Amino acid sequence: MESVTATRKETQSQAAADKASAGPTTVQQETDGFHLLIDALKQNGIDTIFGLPGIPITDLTRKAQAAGLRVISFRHEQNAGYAASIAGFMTQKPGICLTVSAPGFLNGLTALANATTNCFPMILISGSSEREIVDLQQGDYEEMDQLAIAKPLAKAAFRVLHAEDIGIGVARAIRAAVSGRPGGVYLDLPAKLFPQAVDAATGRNSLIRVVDPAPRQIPSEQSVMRAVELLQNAKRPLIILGKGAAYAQADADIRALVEKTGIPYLPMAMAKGLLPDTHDLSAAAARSYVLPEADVVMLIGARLNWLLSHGKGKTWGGASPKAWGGQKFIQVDISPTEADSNVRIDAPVVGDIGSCVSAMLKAVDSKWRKPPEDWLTAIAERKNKNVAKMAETLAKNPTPMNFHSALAVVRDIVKANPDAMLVNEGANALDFTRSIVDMYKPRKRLDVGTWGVMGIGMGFSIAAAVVSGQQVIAVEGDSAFGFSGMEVETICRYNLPVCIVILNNNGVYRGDEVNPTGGADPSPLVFVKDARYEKLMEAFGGVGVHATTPAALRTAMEEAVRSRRPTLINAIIDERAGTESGRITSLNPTAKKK
Ligand SMILES: Cc1ncc(C[n+]2csc(CCOP(=O)(O)OP(=O)(O)O)c2C)c(N)n1
Ligand SMILES: [Mg+2]
Repeated sequence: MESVTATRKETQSQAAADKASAGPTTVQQETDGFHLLIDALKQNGIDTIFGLPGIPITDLTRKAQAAGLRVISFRHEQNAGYAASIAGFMTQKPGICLTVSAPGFLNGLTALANATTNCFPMILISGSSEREIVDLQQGDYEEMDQLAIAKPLAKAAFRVLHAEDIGIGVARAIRAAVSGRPGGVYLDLPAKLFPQAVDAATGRNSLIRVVDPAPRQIPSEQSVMRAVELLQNAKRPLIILGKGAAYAQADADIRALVEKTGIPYLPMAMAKGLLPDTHDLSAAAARSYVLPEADVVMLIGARLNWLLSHGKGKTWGGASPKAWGGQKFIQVDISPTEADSNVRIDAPVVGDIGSCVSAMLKAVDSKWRKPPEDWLTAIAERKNKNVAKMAETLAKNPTPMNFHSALAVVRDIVKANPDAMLVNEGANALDFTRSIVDMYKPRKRLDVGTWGVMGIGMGFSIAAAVVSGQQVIAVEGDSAFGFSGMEVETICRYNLPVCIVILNNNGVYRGDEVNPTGGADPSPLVFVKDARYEKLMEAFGGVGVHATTPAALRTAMEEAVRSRRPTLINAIIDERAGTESGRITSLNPTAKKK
């Protein structure tokens, strides 16, 4: 406290001196913590805050709006946090989530941890209670040592105690969020910081416009040559594009690298559309063939985590779950410690994806030989067979609808509206959408990411609409939707062009489970039958549709896209249609004894 008082006195006497020297007509100009924070954000190109007001940040939300920032106010901080994180992914600028202390902070923390796991740049700014009382545990209003709690879940965490340090605090948070491998950063701002008065000129001088917040990291020439040579000598090369590749915004070079080398590629879920899913070189429809068969695999911004079966085991042609296949790996990643995390990486290329891909593109010269024809033909054969099989399934028109007949409609609508943003969560609702709905442009598909987390739906949808201005189509499992459903009010309040399609099968995975005891309680996996989710949207003035046929779903989606009105379509799916955990049933522990 003392130092704050001392600083304030100094500032005041300095201001008084300034005033005296400037003559009697000058009015003393002061600023405060509120305005310094707002100015610091604005100076760094941040134009939107996702948050939820309350003590001690209520006035901050008002003042931010008055100062021209867009303030999107949510019904629950977790959704604001997810919104901020995906805004970061879309823009390469840290998304800002603003919350109150303790419970509001904790509500935002899940999103911060998820952002760090997914390498989304985000800053969670939370107001906090009085330090002296928190540290002596004397029971302040919403008392909690938030900085300590955020630290292990964030890429970095900072606290600012003096208004003069706000500029530094914001600059450090921005650099930490976007440089190197991006992630979630926590910024702790105690209540007393906001009203602290500072001489306006001193305050202005304390702000930092961060220069080159995410500096390029150029890969070594040797690492690039090593990788290109390995690729050139491969008999069955494969490229895997991850969401890091999508984040990099190096779309033209990535496409050129794939096309120039002629190497088949697999997009991870959020890399779909980096090249159109209909591209000749997409091996997505032959995934289970190419992974074990490939001899050299180049990962671009994709990690060998569980989503790629850790690069080993059956998926990769290994004899047992821990056994490696015969592949050699090239890994293009910004983090040097990513290599060798799961299997041996024969050629790590460390740098930012844009610089790495452009260096590789230069190294692939006119003497480049395309992959052997037999590899390409073998993939094409599998692909064509699987595509034909899928077309047959999609053409069926069962009553009630199943995931396929509903998603055949979504697929058409997305094809006709390739600029639309697609948000997707659920289990079956996620897996089927990912494989059925083609994407045509980069960073249009936003989903559950590395953790497979439920609850991102409405937060991602709101951010996608706010940031891009495009139509948003959210394909949601009925369980998944429940995690953030109340934000339908937010969607209506800001009149956002969001069309939610709930693939409603009455439950988690499916809706036909029963209580084995025969008791009155329902199974833990099912919901109220025939729930009318569309009425939730109507409650706030949006459009609600109950769709039991593909034709009804199509009409409703077309109308939603045409009108850009908030719309919720309750698409009724056969409650027996799903499978346990969608495609990851094998991760469920099962009892040895039945
Ligand atoms: C935060 C969180 N809680 C729980 C889960 C476990 N989980 C995975 S998918 C899912 C819901 C699946 O049901 P639904 O969204 O209706 O999709 P469906 O398979 O029925 O299409 C749940 C609860 C999770 N992934 N994340
Ligand atoms: Mg369901």
